[in-house]
Amino acid sequence: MTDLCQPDQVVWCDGSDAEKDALTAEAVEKGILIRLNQEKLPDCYYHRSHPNDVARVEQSTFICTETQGQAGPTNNWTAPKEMYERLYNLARNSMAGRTMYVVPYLMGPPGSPLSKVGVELTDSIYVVLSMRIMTRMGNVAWEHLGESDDFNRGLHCSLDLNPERRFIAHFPQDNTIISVGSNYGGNVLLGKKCLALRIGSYLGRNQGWLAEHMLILGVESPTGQKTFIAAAFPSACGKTNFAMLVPPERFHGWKIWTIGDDIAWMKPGADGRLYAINPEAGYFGVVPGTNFKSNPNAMTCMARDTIYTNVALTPDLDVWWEGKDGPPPNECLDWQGKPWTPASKEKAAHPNSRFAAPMTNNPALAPEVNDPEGVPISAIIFGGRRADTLPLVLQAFNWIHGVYLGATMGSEMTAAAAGTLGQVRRDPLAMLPFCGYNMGDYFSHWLKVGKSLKHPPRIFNVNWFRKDAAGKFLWPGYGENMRVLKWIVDRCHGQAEANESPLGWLPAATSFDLQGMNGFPLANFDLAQAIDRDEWRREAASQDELFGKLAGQLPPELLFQRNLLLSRL
Ligand code: GTP
Ligand code: SPV
Ligand code: MN
Repeated sequence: MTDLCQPDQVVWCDGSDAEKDALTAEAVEKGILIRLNQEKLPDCYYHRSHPNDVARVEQSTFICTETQGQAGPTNNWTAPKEMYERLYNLARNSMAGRTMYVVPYLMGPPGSPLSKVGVELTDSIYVVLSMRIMTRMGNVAWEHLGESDDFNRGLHCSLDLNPERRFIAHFPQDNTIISVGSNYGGNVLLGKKCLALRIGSYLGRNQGWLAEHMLILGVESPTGQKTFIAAAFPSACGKTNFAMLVPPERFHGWKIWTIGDDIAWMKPGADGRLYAINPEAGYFGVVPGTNFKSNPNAMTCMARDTIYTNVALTPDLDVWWEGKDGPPPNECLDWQGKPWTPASKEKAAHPNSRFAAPMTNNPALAPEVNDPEGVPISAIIFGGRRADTLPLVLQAFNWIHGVYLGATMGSEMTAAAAGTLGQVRRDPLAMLPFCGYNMGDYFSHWLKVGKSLKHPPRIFNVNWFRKDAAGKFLWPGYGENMRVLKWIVDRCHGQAEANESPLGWLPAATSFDLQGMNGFPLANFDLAQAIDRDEWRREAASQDELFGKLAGQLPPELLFQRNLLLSRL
């Protein structure tokens, strides 16, 4: 790769504090990072990405398998030979005058049979410093690798950030990733979406495990019983918030522990249960809307040791964003560095502005996060962002029905990816942008894993985002989601009643706790749970588009499930 990219020098990163200090100083000197007010925000830095490079780019993301059928109709595909040639041509000499950093990193706890090693070659200091937060970077990776050559090969070349020359290409059969022309989050922190999900899902299918776009949390009851839950919501639909939930007053004595906020690797254990690890070591979280009321733990995470990207910068080198506690600053610089005042029409922070903070800053970090065996999962939750149709919570009748609920998830598009905001699209298991192989085969893999489990997790569907006729959220969300979680935990332990509906099991009035919700009109709960049969007939019909696309590879079980739904309706 040095012959190809021709860097002026090569630096092997060891992950040490001294190295971090030196790279940070260099980044500040070069204007890549701005040192924030160290009294208010110790060890925090500020970064602006190029205005055309602020989110994942799905149209430039490719799965390069031998045949197009292996990548399937939901992925962009180019033959590996052709893509290697195109990207090597772009990478050729692209690091002349620059430094190539060799970043060894470990995804998952040291010593875990589920953990994987990657090596990312990059010419971006921002990437190195972010990888140091998001992964276990440095010698720990070489130690895990030992004499093996089983590691992911990653190459990242910033180029000139021209979107025409931006490609995020995956070669699952070679365990290789090449990303060029971007310097933004999910496009370039190769351990995250590229390795942990796209390559990971491909490896998982071949090796009998699951790589999922899921948070993992532990619910501890007042008696000390711990129940672990994984939940898949599409990008910017509430995973970080749910993973760090602080229970309301009513749930005194209950405690939520975070294992992970974005990615789960899960494998059947010898006892017939499904075990999960979080492969990451940090959070790359959405900033706007985060405050001490909505997510106090995230606020604590990003109070130190954090890299902020594309938020607003105040004159005293503090950060600001829409939805932060307190009044807006009288003046500041917006995410593009332009002067901003409260009278400005544009947003000060980009809607997809992010913080990168180490998980060890999280006051609710679960002690099990470093357990090499992972945690046993009792429930899996699928959730979408839907203004209508989908109730607040329901439980699947069984695993196959649950996979059908996941496979047919619809969600409004968010700022996490370049595209049309607000448009509802099918985002199966929140993996549409992240499944590294044929989506139909992915559904089959889920059915197969379920069959292999003696004690499969119960499966649930949630929707925090249903709205009333005036366009207001029916459910207050955030900490109050504890009420939904409590019902789910109770169901897992056979302690809550449910009523059968055409869609699945719904909470019985007696089993769902609505007490102590100050100012919440109880009728809103019924509206949030309402099932409109006509809406659901339309919903089932609109699943044709995805099912038709996957035709040859779609497991028949899912078609049967849809027919059963229609007959129940
Ligand atoms: P990615 O990092 O892109 O994968 O996103 P995520 O799934 O972790 O989403 P996150 O928790 O960052 O939330 C995204 C947006 O949804 C933020 O603007 C939140 O304020 C909002 N949000 C989160 N939870 C709730 C909720 O319960 N109700 C409502 N109405 N909004 C929520
Ligand atoms: C997402 O888009 O789902 C994210 C942010 O978690 S990124 O890392 O950019 O993919
Ligand atoms: Mn995500």
